[in-house]
Amino acid sequence: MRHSMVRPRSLADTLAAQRSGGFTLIELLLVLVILAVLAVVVVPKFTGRSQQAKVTAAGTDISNISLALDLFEIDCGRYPTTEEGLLLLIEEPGNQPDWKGPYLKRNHVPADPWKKPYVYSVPGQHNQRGYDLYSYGPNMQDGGGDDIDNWSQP
Ligand SMILES: [Ca+2]
Repeated sequence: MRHSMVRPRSLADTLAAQRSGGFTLIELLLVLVILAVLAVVVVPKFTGRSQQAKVTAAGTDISNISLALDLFEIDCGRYPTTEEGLLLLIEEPGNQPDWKGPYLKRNHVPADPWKKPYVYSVPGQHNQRGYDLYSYGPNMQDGGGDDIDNWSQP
């Protein structure tokens, strides 16, 4: 009688045996690679999104402050001077009996989303009949192509 051959283990059996021993090195490496790819692809996307949210918030602030400045102008017949600044929207000046402020919500002049003050000047270089109001933008410096202002078209 011939000696019966040992039946070769099927591929499924082999894989099952490997599984029962936990993750293989290859599998662990694969997981690490996937995590690394996610970190590279997804994280900057979220960062970019929060940056965009800040730019939008700065634009909203500028709209709100502009509205307050226009209300101030209606009441007082002029805009605050550059020296007086935006503080005049919340602090009653001694020489302005028609002041009906505060003109800003929560009696507070907001800083931009990068914690820098909004820049106000009157008459504006760009809005010569009104005022210039802008944020330095993400680079927190004057210029650089990322300023958010009240004279550029969005
Ligand atoms: Ca800038």
